[in-house]
Amino acid sequence: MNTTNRAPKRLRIISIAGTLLLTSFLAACTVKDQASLASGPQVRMGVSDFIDKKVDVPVGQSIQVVDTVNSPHTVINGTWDGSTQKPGSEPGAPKANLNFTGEGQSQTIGPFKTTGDFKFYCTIHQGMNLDIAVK
Ligand SMILES: [Cu+2]
Repeated sequence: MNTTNRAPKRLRIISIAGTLLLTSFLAACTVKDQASLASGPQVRMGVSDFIDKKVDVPVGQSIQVVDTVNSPHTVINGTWDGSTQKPGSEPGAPKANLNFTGEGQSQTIGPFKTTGDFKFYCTIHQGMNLDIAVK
């Protein structure tokens, strides 16, 4: 009688302990993801150009693109080659199609999941190129 009572109790304790372990493990993962997202580098834009034109990004992180003045920008994958727009994205590049209308606006590109060089540009301002080096 004693043995039949003890066995289910032990099982219950083991399953509770397992649930607690799993819960704390998942909580730790969630916190880590939020931390890496929040700490992504910032890319500032001025009146008609990027203020930060070449930015290094650790693999797995995103960038925060910030409009620092009251100027519109449309940022997509590709580059200006002289006065010609060359849209297009490198293999593994996160897609960007960001529209900014004024000061203080901030949007995210990423996460950058592979190392390499990735180019973005503003379709409104000729020569407004951004080079992202993911390391
Ligand atoms: Cu622009």
